[in-house]
Amino acid sequence: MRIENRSKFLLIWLTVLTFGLVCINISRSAPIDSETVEVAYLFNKGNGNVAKDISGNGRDGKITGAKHVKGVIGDGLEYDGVDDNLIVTGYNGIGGTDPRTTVFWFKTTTVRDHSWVKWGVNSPSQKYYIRAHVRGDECNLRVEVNSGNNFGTDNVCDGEWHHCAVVFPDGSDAVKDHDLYVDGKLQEKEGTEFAMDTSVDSQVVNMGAPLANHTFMIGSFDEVAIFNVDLTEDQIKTIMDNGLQAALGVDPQGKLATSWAMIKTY
Ligand SMILES: [Ca+2]
Ligand SMILES: [Ca+2]
Repeated sequence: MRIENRSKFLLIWLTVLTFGLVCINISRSAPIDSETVEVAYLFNKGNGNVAKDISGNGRDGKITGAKHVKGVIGDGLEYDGVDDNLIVTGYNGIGGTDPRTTVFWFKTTTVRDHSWVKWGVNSPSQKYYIRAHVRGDECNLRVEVNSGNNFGTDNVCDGEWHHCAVVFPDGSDAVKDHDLYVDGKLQEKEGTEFAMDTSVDSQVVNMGAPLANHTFMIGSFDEVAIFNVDLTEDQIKTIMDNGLQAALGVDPQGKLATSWAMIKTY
């Protein structure tokens, strides 16, 4: 009788403990408002030349050349650095001085000014270009407008996956107001200050193709998203640690189990 009671007691405790752990995980799994995401690609289900947008905004991307390979979570894209690109058809990005955040994972062994994400026209203040800043045999995360720029110090071209986040905070008006994060670490700001006034009139968002005198992205790319808000350091770390799908609470299959299966595999 005593043994039976102990067993029941243990079972109740295990149930409570398990429920508690599940609740903690759920509360951590969707800390970002999915309404703030403009476009997000996981690249997990290779579907020809279409990048499926999970934002709910229907902004599927057109992949030119880039191949589906193993990414940081599931599949990612591999760019050849010659002419591979992804065009976010019909979407011109975020304009003026509106807040924004762009996140992605990247891996390469090539040091060059990888063109990651760009929009806006190539005129002072009006372009918006996230690319690498080459520093000797290393390269850093960089954002620039025509006439100004802002770049960090951590090397992202060392053959390892790196999580990059470019945040333009609400109420800001110049390029050095951006906060740059590499692997969740806020970067020191270098570069030349210049006013922001991003154009959304004519240039569709590109991921891979260069602007003017620069070079195509070469390497692996995964989990890219653009938000219309300035995500916090904690939110960026949540995306980095849990993936976009879990961070946004997006569940295309309608099964919670899908989120648990999408754990980082590197
Ligand atoms: Ca992926
Ligand atoms: Ca190609």
